[in-house]
Amino acid sequence: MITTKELLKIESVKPELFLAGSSSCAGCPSVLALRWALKALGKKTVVVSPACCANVYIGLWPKASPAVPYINMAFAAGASAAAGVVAGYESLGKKDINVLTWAGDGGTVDIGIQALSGAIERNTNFIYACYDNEGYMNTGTQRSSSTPKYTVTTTTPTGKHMHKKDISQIVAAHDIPYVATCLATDPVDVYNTFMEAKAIHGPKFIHILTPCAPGWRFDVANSIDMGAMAVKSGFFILWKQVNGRLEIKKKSLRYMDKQKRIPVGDYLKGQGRFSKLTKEQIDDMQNWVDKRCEKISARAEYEANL
Ligand SMILES: Cc1ncc(C[n+]2csc(CCOP(=O)(O)OP(=O)(O)O)c2C)c(N)n1
Repeated sequence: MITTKELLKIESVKPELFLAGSSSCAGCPSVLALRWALKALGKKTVVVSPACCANVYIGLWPKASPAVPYINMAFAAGASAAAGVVAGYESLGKKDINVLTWAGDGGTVDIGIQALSGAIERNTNFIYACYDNEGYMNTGTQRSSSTPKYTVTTTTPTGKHMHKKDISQIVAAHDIPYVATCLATDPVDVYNTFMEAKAIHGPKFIHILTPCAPGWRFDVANSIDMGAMAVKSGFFILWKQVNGRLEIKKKSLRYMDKQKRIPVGDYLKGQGRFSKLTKEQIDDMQNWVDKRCEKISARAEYEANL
């Protein structure tokens, strides 16, 4: 595990694999996370992205930002295409290539879930990273099953009726060697998580909460704070499950105590997509957060004693 100071040193020493001039929205945390993921994985990496913002923000050849091979793939096929790349390299006897699927929540939690489930069940040696901006942002902010309850999107103009689907727990139930959550707005967390995943053989899944200023409707200058508040409110819990044992990351641990958490309403109210929340709806969200924190804490405690 490295610290912020060490990360700053690595910044200039490790090769830059996501070059300047990306065509993302200004300050997009998904780009920040991909840049640090590639710093961790290194040059011998192939990326596969199903239809999502990333296909756009990598830019056009010959001026594209990734300095590694990058395959743009059909919406449903992020994991299956990566599994094909892995099989190809294995048949050539090449064992030192990292294959990374870099996908949005729509391409993961909705349309890509069966390809993902199949690839990890077949024990594919790859990393699947879902940068979760909680909606179909590339096509103009439609809801996905990872969009939180009550969110106003173009397809839920009066607010979504269902809670966010818990993709990382669904993947964790496949009992693969490594599942982790991290924050796109925290490069240290991103770097450490990808370094850890890289060292493990088999399927790895990383769920990255990715605040999206235009889609969530907040000032882009607040992106880092927005990510931090998601954790401080317990809305997003940082944890990892290594070889079947779930552990809450240090950065989330203190917020498992309800007294230490900030009210989830403080986090939600900073986002235009929640501007019409009623008191009852905020209470419902608080209840959802409290129950999830309790459930995950209880699991971590139980598994620590196994
Ligand atoms: C089968 C299919 N349906 C719809 C589309 C149009 N489409 C392209 S990207 C996208 C949204 C992707 O959302 P998400 O995976 O969350 O990534 P984000 O755009 O948020 O980065 C959609 C609906 C498509 N390319 N293929």
